[in-house]
Amino acid sequence: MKLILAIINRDDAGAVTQNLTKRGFSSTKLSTTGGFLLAGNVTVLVGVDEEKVQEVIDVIKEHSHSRKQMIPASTEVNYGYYPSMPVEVTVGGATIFVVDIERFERV
Ligand code: 2BA
Repeated sequence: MKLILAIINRDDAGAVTQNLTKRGFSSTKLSTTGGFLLAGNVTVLVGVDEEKVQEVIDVIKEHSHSRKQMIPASTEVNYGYYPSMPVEVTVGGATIFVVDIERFERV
């Protein structure tokens, strides 16, 4: 069994989890915050058998869109360095980690 952790934009989270549910996958949404932009995002957890991992990633890919976001000038981007003007970065689609699960039980 694998655990998929997908960090996605808040605006895409509903579409991602609804479409996972439609395909029969259970998921859990956690409210999270990116360490760089300090903006809210959503981490979706999905536990699946190994052969279903690609299907889940395809659903996440289909419903997560990349966006341009501005880094405010007040953001420290390097040790003690603040940009003098806002800087644009491209965020997402999704950042996905797939990890092995040693044991899974519902009790
Ligand atoms: P944040 O950490 O807020 O990063 C938002 C976006 O800022 C990133 O988009 C990237 O375009 C840029 N960025 C992040 N760190 C940077 C740096 N040190 N220098 C320059 N630009 C930087 P994404 O790469 O799409 O990441 C979106 C969110 O996914 C991140 O939000 C973070 O919450 C998560 N994430 C990305 N990579 C991760 C990793 N290796 N481990 C844990 N979380 C990660």
